Amino acid sequence: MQNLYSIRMRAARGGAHEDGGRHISGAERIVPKDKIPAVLQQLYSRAEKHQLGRPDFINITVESLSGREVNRVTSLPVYTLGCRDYPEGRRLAVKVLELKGIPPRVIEKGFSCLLGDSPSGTGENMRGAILLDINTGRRLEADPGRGVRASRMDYHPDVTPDLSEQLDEFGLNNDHVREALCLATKVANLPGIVAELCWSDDPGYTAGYVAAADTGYIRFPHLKARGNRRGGRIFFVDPGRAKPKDIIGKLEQKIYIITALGPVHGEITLEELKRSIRLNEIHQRRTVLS
Ligand code: WAQ
Ligand code: MG
Repeated sequence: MQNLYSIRMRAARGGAHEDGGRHISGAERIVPKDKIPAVLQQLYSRAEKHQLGRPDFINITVESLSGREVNRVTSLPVYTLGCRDYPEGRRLAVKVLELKGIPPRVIEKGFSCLLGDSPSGTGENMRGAILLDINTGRRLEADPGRGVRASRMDYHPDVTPDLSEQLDEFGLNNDHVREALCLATKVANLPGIVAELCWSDDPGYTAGYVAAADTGYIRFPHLKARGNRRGGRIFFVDPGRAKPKDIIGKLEQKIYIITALGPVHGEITLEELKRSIRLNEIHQRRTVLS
């Protein structure tokens, strides 16, 4: 692969993030040199026309990844669990997190972090994710206002047409799904990560997901009420499997490129999901044995 560059954008209103500005949007790409000007344009327009308002601070960073290790991965399989409204979506999300062995009181803590007054302590959305210890239910981020940002991941350009086609079939070919699947794939691949819970801060976008390595990317069409501006992410971690400091270092720095796609499924029920996970496990055990 030719020399790659990480391009990262973050936008805020009321000043820079570090000066207390309100986070509006963030996005990032990994591209070869000749794509940099076009991507700078795209990320700038993204920042300018966000639903959450016009930023007065935009930071775009371009960084060479020369000499750095690039990890190639397959995107998580995508499932949608049908639900009528967000209370039902949340009940289902709790069940999927329980399948991962996360204690109910820690799952409850995760939801209350996202739903409480403010996970950042400032009344605003966080720019990054909350890191929650599944054994103690404690938050592990050094800066709770900012949280931890997963960074340095993208799709290889060879797979994006196919991804769009697969997602289109289910009406899912939008920035939210494409970018969340990319982030969730990187996060789920890191040692020490047990699962992720997320929903968007965009008032018009009610869907969210739970993702984990052997479970996949499980979407719920409703995890919050329409019009609600609060969103966030929880990374549930097991410090018994990896040191939090190492998990954070990898979330921020380890480079992941999606070079193959997992399947995109239509709407299924929780029972069907459980069956499909069991089949995956049997298949994986067979693959390990053979
Ligand atoms: N690393 C960690 N946390 C992040 C990152 C990141 N790179 N980007 C965003 N967050 C946190 C932050 O607290 C945001 O407020 C919150 O997540 C939501 O971010 O399948 O659009 O970019 O239909 O608004 C999920 C459902 C969409 C997609 C998620 O998130 C689907 C979404 P947003
Ligand atoms: Mg958003």
